Amino acid sequence: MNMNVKQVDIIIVGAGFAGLYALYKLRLLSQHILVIESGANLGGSWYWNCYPGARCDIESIDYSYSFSKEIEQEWSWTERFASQTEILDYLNFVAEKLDLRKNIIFNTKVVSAAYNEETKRWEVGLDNDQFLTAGFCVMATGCLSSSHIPELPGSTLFKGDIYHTATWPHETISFAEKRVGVIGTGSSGVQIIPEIAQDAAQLYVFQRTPAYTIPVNNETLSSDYISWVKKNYPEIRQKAKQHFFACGLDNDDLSMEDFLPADRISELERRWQTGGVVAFFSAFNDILINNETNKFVSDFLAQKLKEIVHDPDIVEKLTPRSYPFGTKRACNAIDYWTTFNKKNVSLVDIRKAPIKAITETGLLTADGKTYELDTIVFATGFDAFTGALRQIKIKGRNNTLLENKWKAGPRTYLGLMTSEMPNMFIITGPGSPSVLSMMIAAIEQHVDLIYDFIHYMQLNGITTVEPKEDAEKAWMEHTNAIAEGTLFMQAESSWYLGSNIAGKARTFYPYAGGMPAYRKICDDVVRDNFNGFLFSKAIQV
Ligand code: NA7
Repeated sequence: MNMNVKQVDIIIVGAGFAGLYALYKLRLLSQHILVIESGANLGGSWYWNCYPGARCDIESIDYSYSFSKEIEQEWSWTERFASQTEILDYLNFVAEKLDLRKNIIFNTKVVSAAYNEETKRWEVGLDNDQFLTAGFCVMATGCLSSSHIPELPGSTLFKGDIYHTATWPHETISFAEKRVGVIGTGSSGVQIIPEIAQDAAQLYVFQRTPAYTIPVNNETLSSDYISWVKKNYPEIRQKAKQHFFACGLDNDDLSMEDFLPADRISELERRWQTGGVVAFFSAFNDILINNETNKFVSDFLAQKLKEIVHDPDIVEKLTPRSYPFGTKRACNAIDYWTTFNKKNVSLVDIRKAPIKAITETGLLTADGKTYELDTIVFATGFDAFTGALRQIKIKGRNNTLLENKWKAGPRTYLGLMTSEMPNMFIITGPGSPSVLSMMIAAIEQHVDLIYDFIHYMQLNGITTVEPKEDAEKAWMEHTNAIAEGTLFMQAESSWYLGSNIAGKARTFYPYAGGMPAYRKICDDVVRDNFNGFLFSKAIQV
């Protein structure tokens, strides 16, 4: 290692929602902090996913930081569900207000992180061949940040343009008069497809698995409503703390059985009119654990689909049959189903005839059909939860490579740390609620925990912390047992299960017990003198 190695107390990888809040909060403990960000600007997933139609599937009032009363009062959301551009504006506003940029290095990737047993520090390698060392390494690398492009023969042959929704160019792309193929119908596909359909000469949607979609019924927020929100933020946040998904919705907590049979449809209808996946999900508290309730909900959606889409053949193709509602992420939609009534839109079932190859001029499917295209858009998702960590060569104590340790599936304690990797924190790591809660609440809770750890260590002259192996083992058993009690395991394939990525361990990655239960477990751990964690002081020589 060269002599000009920069030394900091804390290195944070990533400048999205997690990295920015971690920087703000941990700067209260040390001024020697650096954030390393691969993008040219801050925002993380919200920086990269700038495709047309990109929008949050959680309401903006919820999907925002709660740690600063000033930010809550000074920022005003304009739409019920914020667009990607508004979220990025918000993050820039926060960064400006808190003077965060001065600690961030942009356009730089962390490529390795190795724990040095002697110095008790992480040696972090960057893609510009420089090294840093840090006492603590905080991975704010995101759960949905490593994009996935399926390997298809011929991908270099295509003469037209190829894009992925998660690495979209920061410029306007015109689809006017173009023949466009979109591969993938998850949340990103569901958002971009109606946008492209507005302009394209012809749009082919290559669908392997149909999504369950709920209309968002997005609206502009009135100034009266915003004033009400600003006066009531404490109550809104409090309500969110008690909600399974950490959203400030009424928490009726009723199962389908609690409703009279005649009222069940009207409850779903009411939620359908309200719009948004979370509100719809909250109709019955047993949607994800009771097959009968789940079937009732998916039948309701199938009926809606029939009422909206004209062609029965397309209705059939768009009806999800291979997994229960919600066990793959249900999607917020704006004009998605109606898009398939347009003359310039064709739905291609690639479950029946998979894409065989990319050619110079388009796509070839297994039934021998060719689709002539000017543009191909991959909306094929992410190597979720572990993908971004996998891109960094992480080596802990005893030369343990994280990748090897997690080969059969990630092992963490609380989704926050993993044994043999002292002083490495993972914000919203596998085994924490992360994507099964409102992400900003999950981030804030983890960052506050990390603050508690480092503060406690500073006060007590402690050098390192890592989970005890038995605590880690017990946590994995607990998270698996909770997942087994849900319908999530019935999905034939989903990124919650890692099964969208070839060779990735199939296990349930997030914690499915809900944010209130998880928060209580973490609070108990801290109150119990960080039960399950091993602290050590450096040996003085
Ligand atoms: P998703 O939800 O993982 O969706 C990816 C889509 O791409 C999905 O329809 C996949 O079909 C499809 N896909 C993936 N690989 C292939 C191949 N090889 N061939 C054909 N089709 C393929 O990613 P999104 O970006 O839409 O959303 C991810 C989350 O980001 C979202 O839930 C929000 O929380 C934000 P499959 O279902 O695997 O058959």
